[in-house]
Amino acid sequence: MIAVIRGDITKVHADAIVNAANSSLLGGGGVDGAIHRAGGPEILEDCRKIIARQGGCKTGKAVITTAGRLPAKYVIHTVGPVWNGGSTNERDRLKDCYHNSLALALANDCRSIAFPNISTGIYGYPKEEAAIIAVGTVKDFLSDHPVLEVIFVSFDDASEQLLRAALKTD
Ligand code: AR6
Repeated sequence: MIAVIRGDITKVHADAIVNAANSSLLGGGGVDGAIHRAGGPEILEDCRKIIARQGGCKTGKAVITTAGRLPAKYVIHTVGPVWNGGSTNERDRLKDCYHNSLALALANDCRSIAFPNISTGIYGYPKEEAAIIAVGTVKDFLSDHPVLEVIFVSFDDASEQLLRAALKTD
């Protein structure tokens, strides 16, 4: 099942919420800042353990931590591509973000996962193309794993409408 809602992802009661992180995993602005602020220091503690083990997270990959004080059980941190005009495999890396986050959720027995609009803020990915990729990748994954419930959480009206349109036409 796929749902589209408008709001703050830190308030969403899903088994996992996804963070649009950066490869340092040390936090930042946007949704990353909001998740660390609302979830508290336990999330960063877990991130530091991952950094010690594997040295951060590459673009398109995903890692999982506690959700600290958030209503979710886990935070899945994925690193979206920085938009460079489309010439540096941004499309494939954005697909990887969705696919790897979904696979990690499933591997951790999650039944519901909430996504923000990865890369469409500070990283500058065009919102319409990002919405089409998000919906297409999630639909493909759910056709093999229908047990998962996916919630797209948009912060702004434009992103919400683009996701709804992509869901209708895809
Ligand atoms: N809930 C849901 N969506 C949100 C929230 C929120 N609380 N806050 C922002 N958004 P961005 P990126 C939306 O910039 O483009 C960070 O510094 C926002 O409106 O958070 O992947 C990281 O550390 C936008 O639609 O992530 C990286 O350095 C979407 O979330 C870099 O930014 C993503 O915007 C990642 O940039």
